[in-house]
Amino acid sequence: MQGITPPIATYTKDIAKKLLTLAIVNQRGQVLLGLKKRGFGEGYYNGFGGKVEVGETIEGAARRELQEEAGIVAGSILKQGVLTFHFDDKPQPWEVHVFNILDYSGEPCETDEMSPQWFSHGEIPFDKMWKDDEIWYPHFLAGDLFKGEFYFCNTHHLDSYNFGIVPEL
Ligand code: 8OG
Repeated sequence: MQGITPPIATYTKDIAKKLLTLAIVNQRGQVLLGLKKRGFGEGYYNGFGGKVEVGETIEGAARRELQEEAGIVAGSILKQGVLTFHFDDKPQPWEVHVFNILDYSGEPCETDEMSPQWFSHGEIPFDKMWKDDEIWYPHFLAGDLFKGEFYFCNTHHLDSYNFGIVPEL
């Protein structure tokens, strides 16, 4: 028999993605993370970032968000990853561009959104972070370029994923 309509996918795929940034300062064997004080991911440790605004470049957004959320100004930065998150309870996939902040000026300070804290590479608090993080952080710390697709149900439960190192982004 032909022409059977496939079931409606649980996860949306074919609509415009929401673009976001994530900046992780990685220096002297430590990463700077912030405890998110409000909004999406509240109570999790994460890098600093948010939505790319209209008229902004992705890198420009990464720099702006780092300054707004951690109070520091990025110097040289390197894009290392693109992660796409599919949710069964959100209308759009989220495409997060992950940057390694190689140097910065200023002193990290607490802001309305984040409370910053340094963690050595061996003590990253994965039990208080998004579930995908333990998959890609080792590659981030090793300096790899990577791409991943992650499928979350009920926002926080990681159902499945595809992840790999890539030669270029
Ligand atoms: O503007 P807002 O703070 O809501 O942006 C969400 C931030 O969280 C943004 O920096 C992207 C980042 N982010 C996700 N999902 C995940 C994830 O699964 N892991 C990590 N580490 N960060 C994520 O949106």
